[in-house]
Amino acid sequence: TITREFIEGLPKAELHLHLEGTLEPELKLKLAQKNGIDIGQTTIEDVRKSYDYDSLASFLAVYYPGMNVLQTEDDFYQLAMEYLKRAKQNGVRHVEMFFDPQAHLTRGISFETFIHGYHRACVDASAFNVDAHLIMCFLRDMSSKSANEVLKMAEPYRDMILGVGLDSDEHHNPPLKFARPYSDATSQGYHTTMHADIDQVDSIDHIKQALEVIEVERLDHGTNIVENQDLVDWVNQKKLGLTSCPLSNGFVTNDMKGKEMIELMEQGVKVSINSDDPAYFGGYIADNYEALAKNYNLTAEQLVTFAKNSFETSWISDFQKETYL
Ligand code: ES4
Ligand code: ZN
Repeated sequence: TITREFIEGLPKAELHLHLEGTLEPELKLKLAQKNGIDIGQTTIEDVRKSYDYDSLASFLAVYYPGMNVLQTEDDFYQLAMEYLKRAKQNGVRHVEMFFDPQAHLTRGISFETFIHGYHRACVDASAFNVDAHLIMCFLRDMSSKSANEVLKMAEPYRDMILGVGLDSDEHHNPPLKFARPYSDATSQGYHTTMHADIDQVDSIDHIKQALEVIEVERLDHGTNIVENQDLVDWVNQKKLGLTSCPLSNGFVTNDMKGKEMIELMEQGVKVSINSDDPAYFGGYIADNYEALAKNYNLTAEQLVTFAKNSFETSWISDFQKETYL
């Protein structure tokens, strides 16, 4: 039987983690009080109770307003540092963390403020042997032009950012809408990934656009390619990673999607286990491994494969990968 010690001891890479989704009720309240911001709650218990949703839309409606408490470079540093320490306890050796520039720029926070805070945390995490990197996400419910403006603003910080991603509300916001910023980002040497959600009416179409036109290097979620053998073959041929998030899936769709993950793994697809928004969906990466293992009776060997997949589909150099595998 699989123990917590086994899961925590398994070296893991985390590839699908939103930094803004690591805002625990304790830190949210502390920063709200420090910065004099009214979040509508005054006790940790009440903040915890506000973390209540049953769909992506109801989640995002709690998620974005909550970011208001992040004001100074130190606030962003603290948020990232608290996550990185938890990741260390969970056995994470390497992490590629999403952040949402537009969610901060639109409320008057400068690019410099959050990038410096987040980057400083990445640098300091090396002191406890966590190799931390940043992926900048465009908000897909904003315009393609806005995404290009973000790309422009990021130019002075190019070496602090490993890749670009796409998140937020996917409905009516297909990958092709972002062809231009993705092509520009690729020219600038960024790695590329994007969310291709499991809960979309058009999801197979969206996944086709992401793979065949945008040519992303990874897919975030995307486990419903299992319905389409051509897509499974494509992902296998190109050795693309799929970053799956069991507890988040459970919240958004009432299904951890373990069946799909196992089926894909058995067909050779490099699926990994990740935490998405751990402060909001009930657990960090080890909790995600544990929940999946319990609910689907996974073997140690299957868990090792998921963990290996996470390093193999990470964007660290091949040389560095060998030290983990
Ligand atoms: C997200 Cl669960 C989810 N879906 C889409 N965008 C997101 N950003 C943070 N969490
Ligand atoms: Zn996500």
